[in-house]
Amino acid sequence: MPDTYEILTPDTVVDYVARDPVLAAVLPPERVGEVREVGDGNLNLVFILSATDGPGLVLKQALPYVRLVGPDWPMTPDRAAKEAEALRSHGALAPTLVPALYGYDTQRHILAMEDLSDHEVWRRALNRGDRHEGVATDVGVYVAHVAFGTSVFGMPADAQKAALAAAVNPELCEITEDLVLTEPTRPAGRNSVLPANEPDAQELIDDAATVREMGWLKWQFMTQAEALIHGDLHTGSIMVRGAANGVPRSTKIFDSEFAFYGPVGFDLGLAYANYVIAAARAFALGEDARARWALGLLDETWQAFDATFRALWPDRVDARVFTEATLEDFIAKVAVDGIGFGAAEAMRRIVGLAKTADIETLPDALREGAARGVLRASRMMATTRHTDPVAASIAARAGDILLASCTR
Ligand code: SR1
Ligand code: MG
Repeated sequence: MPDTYEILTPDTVVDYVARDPVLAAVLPPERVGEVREVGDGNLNLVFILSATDGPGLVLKQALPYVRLVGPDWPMTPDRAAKEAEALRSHGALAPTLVPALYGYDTQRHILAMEDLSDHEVWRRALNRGDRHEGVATDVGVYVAHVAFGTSVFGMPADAQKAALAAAVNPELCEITEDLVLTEPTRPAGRNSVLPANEPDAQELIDDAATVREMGWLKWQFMTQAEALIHGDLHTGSIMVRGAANGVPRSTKIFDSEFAFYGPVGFDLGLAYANYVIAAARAFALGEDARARWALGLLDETWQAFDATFRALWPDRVDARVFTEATLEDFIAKVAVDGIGFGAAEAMRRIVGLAKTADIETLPDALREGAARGVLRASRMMATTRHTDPVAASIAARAGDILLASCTR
């Protein structure tokens, strides 16, 4: 990794685009309107260059450290190359659901992508109380295409092995192994909760059955190279646009820098967890109907995954032993895994370093019950998924737990 490289600023991005013939063709410098740095994630710089007419351009640059913490936490900027590869691979499999990639600058770790200014981050829309219909279906469709198309089911064995080797992403996986799959139940100094939730966090640590499940999930994450998964598919990694004025609704899944060959259930689980968290917020605010709607997204995503994966199955590359029984076994495995990884993601978003605006922006008096509900629901998810791996059923039980915890 080079020690230094040019870091873009709002003052230098237009010149950067002008110097690159491919990018200058997408957005000629004379058409650049406003330039804004909008990165609100935990890792990167993101610039939106709007155009004086029509769509603009997005530049995303990986910093050599974790933005959330600063230079004290160095992080390979080569993660941007993993994201570029995932965007190419996933974009080929689900073109309407992934932003277009215009180019990748290997020296400066900059991705140039489609301007999605007419979309917004789904988490923000959820937090405002908006209900975008169909997005959860799109998530399931995307996960299924990626699960099939990048796996040994959808690729020749030699090409799949080459893709797997190229996607090894140890630094970003280590973040997940620590923050998602270790620290919630075996705390590090980075954890924090409201004083009122300290007993809830301790109950989690003392819950041997949940700790056992976390050990198994971490092992699965580290060893089960099923497909080139997104790796960070929470509601902040999804952009949405509602239908209006003849423009159709749209979903775009982005921010795939955590992509690697891992278990398919991880992507479903991250979506599930963030639906549960959205429901916790809604219950805390007394919006029970909206909370139930958010919980319904688990089944919506699962059904879309299930139907899409089954529809792709006839195209598998090797039907000699990958039979209908293999299909049933694989889908059954993903169902159980998804709920388990959802449990891990939900609990880490309450006690761990990287929390969610859904819960954090609630007043403390409401946040306490919402956080308690998510922790209790996630323990239920982790420990009952083997006997009840049905997304709709888990969602209903999570709803009862959240409602009871949020009711003061
Ligand atoms: C230090 S990075 C923290 C989190 O932000 C990313 O979006 C991932 O979710 C990661 O776990
Ligand atoms: Mg991200």
